[in-house]
Amino acid sequence: MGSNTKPLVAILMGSDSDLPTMSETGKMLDRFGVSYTMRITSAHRSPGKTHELVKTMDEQGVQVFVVGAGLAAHLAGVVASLTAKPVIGVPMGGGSLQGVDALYSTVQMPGGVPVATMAIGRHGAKNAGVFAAQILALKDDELRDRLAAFKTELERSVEDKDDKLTSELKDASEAIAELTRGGDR
Ligand code: C2R
Repeated sequence: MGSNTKPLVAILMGSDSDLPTMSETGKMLDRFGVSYTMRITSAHRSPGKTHELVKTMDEQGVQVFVVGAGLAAHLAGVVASLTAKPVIGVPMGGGSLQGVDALYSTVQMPGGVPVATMAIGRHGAKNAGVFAAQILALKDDELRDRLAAFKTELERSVEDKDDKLTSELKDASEAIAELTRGGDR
């Protein structure tokens, strides 16, 4: 999705070890037909490249930055310091503190430099994709319709699960009743 079309979303991550999680953001954006690009850069390990990359992407028309990082996760905050576009942070799970370190590093931004922080790990990465699409949908009616259809799909999937459970419980209780009747005979 990233290469042919001008990317509206930039997915940045601190290391290739974040890729399995951050690819969930990409899958979600694919689903909504939103163009994106993905890059690895680190505020800690490659500060110059991070600065240049964010400035260039900003100038080239990226509208939303989604940033995943783990441990002492400063990348999203640094990206937010370099652009006036919205920055969505995804704290990676794992590490000695199971992602709580990354969560706090990402969410506890000082006033004036917000990072919209998602849940730790895969759920956060998925939600970052949805949230980025929601921001872009403010000016894109077709995208808003796709998001509305996604909501309906979510609702339907819960109903399907509930129907399945209800029918399994009904079958089980009928089987028990049948066995009990057998015992009475
Ligand atoms: P390695 O797997 O490369 O050792 O990286 C990465 O996001 C990754 O989750 C371990 C973790 O370090 C994180 N990292 C940051 C930053 N750069 C890399 N938090 C940063 O600039 O904030």
